[in-house]
Amino acid sequence: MSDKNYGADQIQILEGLEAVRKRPGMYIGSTSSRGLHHLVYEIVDNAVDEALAGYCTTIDVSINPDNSVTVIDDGRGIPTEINKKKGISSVEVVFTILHAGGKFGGGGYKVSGGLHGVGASVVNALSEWLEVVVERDGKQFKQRYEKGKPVTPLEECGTSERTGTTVTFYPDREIFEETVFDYDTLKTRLREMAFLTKGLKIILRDKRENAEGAQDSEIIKTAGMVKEFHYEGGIKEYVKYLNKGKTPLYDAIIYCEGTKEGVYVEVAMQHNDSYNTSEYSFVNNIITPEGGTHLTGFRNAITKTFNDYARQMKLLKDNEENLTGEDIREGLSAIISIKISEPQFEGQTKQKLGNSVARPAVDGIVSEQLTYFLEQNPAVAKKICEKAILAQHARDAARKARDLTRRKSALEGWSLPGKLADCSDKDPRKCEIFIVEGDSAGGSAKTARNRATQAILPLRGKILNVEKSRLDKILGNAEIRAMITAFGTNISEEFDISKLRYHKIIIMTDADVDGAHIDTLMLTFLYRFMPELIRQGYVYLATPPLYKLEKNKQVWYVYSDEELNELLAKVGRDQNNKIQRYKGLGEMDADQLYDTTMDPEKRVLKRVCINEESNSELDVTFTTLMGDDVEPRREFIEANAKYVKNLDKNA
Ligand code: 1YM
Repeated sequence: MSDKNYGADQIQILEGLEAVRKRPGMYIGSTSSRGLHHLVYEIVDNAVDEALAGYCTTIDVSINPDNSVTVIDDGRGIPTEINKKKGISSVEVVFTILHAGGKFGGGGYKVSGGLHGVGASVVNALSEWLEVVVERDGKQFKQRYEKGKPVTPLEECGTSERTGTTVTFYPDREIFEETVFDYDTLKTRLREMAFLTKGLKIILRDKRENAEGAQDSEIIKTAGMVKEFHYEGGIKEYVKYLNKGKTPLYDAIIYCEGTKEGVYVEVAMQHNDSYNTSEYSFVNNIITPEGGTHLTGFRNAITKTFNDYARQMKLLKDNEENLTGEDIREGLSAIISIKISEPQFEGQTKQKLGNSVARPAVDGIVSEQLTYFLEQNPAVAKKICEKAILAQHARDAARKARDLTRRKSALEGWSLPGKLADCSDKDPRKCEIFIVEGDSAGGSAKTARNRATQAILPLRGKILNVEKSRLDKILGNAEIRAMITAFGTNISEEFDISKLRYHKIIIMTDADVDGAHIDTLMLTFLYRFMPELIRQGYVYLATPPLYKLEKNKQVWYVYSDEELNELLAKVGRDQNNKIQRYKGLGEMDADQLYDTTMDPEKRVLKRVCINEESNSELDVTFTTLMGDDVEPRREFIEANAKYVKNLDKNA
């Protein structure tokens, strides 16, 4: 570049990219694996925008053998001519100027937009190298950048029949803690994007061989490691996917779509015969885990519309109370997706939509179209109302049951469950509770524990599967009531984290299939009724040892088969090695249990966490594991067996 060209603009560009490299977290959230994957989403977002503009039908994403990523679209191709204001090509503008792509081309708004819609220049700044190929006007153009800076000009390099943009980048190892892309993570997000953009085909390929991260947890038809997502029905198919493995209450997917006050609104929903609600809201293709004005508008609309209908059809009598939103949403799977220019995000994690215009827009469109749907489909309308009325009755019964427990506790002071061996310290930060499988292990744990800070709650047998039960039955279950009172937080709407009595809730089960099943039942209960406990990191799984190895009076506890092999290689596979395989917690005496699994100084705890970005996937997983259908569960277990290390081979 000649000195003449190296003007104020260029200096600004370099400063901009330098700012991104200095504080990557500000632009992509973090430099962990999560931030790494955001690089892909940022590039894909630009291609999705081109699809939304009506020019691109297919997006092809590849993880290459060298762990770079290539994204190809068949849109118009990024414009190549010189941008008059900046004196460089539009391609170079897109890849080197921060916040470019915000409102390009005038007119419409950029609707998708990754984390903050900051786009291609951020990816470029955080890549060791990035190459862009544009096919446009019968020609092919190419440019290469390193750490954000152009190292070649945009060159014409051939002819081309097609049009489109191809971007390949290699994440900068100086910036990212983790540079291995995870196939499953990309798969989840790309599937979501395809659901949210009807008609768009997104292909994901993993071209690595046996790489870490190159695994697919599903076995649904994969040709090698290629997956295609293409949903002509868009979010209607998303709702079908959410209801996979559940029994729908009716065949139709209720669908509303329209634009009001500049807000494009799309809603799809269907009830199933379960008692859970799976509601996911999106703004400009980004999930809003905390909801916001769009979700409020949706909830208002369905509550009002169903109550009006039920009254009008005399399904609700004059002397009966209105259905609550909760009653109507029982068993509902719904996607609420809106597109809005300049979305404002609020709340601690900036995941809650604040634009007040979204509420009346969603409310208006859903009220109007849902009313029409109910009039046209009286049989469906009746089914939904009847289910909601049943839920209303169950809610009354549950309230009575809860009132009863509350009254009891008011009478008996803090009546903790009889089986609980509580700790003496009252500072929740220091306290932990072990939920222990079986009375015998519970007994050992009670003997061994540190009485000041460790509480023990033994569970008899398996806890109730909350996925298959209604609230009144769940609250009637002794094991579940024991946990609720022991934790102190109450559940659902009445959940209050400030009342939590232990900052570590540790699930301690045998290292076998039954133990794994109890873990899953426990986690299902916590996820459905006290998800905040998991979100805030209070829930743990204990890891009891699988083996005890003794040699010359020395003792080792071993937690996996690999570890056992490593240890045997080290100490030698001699005759006099004594290897004991623990079949269950109950086989250890109190001291052994404390030493291996409970002692805060030595034990290994696994913290349970929720990945908010793939929450709908998790929802489907719980249904698959705990719901009615056997076939999807069998498929899931077969597909995931390879991830489970300690399955009891004798079981
Ligand atoms: C694999 C990544 O970036 N595709 C892409 C980007 C653009 C266009 C087409 C495009 C946009 C417009 C006109 C317009 C972008 N262009 C710009 C800018 N794929 C990928 N495909 N023509 C082509 O918005 O008017 C920014 S993004 F600013 F140069 F127009």
